[in-house]
Amino acid sequence: MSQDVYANVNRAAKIGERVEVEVEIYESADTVTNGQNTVTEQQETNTNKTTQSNVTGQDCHHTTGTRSCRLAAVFLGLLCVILLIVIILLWFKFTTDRDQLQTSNSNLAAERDQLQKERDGLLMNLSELFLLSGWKYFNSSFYYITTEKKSWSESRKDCRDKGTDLLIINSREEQEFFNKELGRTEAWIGLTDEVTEGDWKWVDGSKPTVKFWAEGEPNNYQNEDCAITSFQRTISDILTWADYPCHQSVSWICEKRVTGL
Ligand SMILES: [Ca+2]
Ligand SMILES: [Ca+2]
Ligand SMILES: [Ca+2]
Repeated sequence: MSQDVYANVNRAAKIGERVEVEVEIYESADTVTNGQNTVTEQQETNTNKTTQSNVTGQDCHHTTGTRSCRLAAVFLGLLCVILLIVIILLWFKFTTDRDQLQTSNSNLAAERDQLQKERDGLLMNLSELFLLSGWKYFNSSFYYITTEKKSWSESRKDCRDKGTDLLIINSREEQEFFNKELGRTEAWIGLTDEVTEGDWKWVDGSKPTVKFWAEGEPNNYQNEDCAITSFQRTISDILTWADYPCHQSVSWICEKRVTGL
């Protein structure tokens, strides 16, 4: 009897343990299941949030980009139109200015040609007047050789009264021209050393670049400060200058330089 009781008690105890184990297993399973459900729900929530967030972000991004693109296109279009207008205006101004300059240039060229014709006509008339009055022309100068005889200063005054001055010899050709024209007729030239003895200068203040002093001249013999050409006692065909006293009466030569003939 007592053994049966103990056996029943042991069996009951084992059943109790199995029940407790099953309960624990079910609880664990529920816990796991609940945990999985919780995780799943959380994942779904997160997924929904992410999806919503992505959708919202894509819409925002997509909408903003389209608006920006349209604004940029409009801006670029306006910029192109403005640049085109500026280019057209600049081209119009350039062509207008160019045409005006061409017209001005043509007018100036016509005025220049007209002035040259008038100048040539005046010079021809002037040369005719000079030649008719006994002047001679050689190498851009008119010359007047007098037959009168005066002192150097009076001779120069006569030339200046004519709007000219005493002759200045600038080249060998000019000297040779007068040697032929004058022969042995002595004549004053515009050369003097009155200011500083021995420092010969032309009437325009320049110093001689070519010199044709006769042999032994200038010698300042009797205080001679004025120069003649065609010195009678010369022994050379080209070297014919000599210094004479300025008060001596001699013929003279006036020179008028001209250009354009
Ligand atoms: Ca000259
Ligand atoms: Ca002298
Ligand atoms: Ca002399």
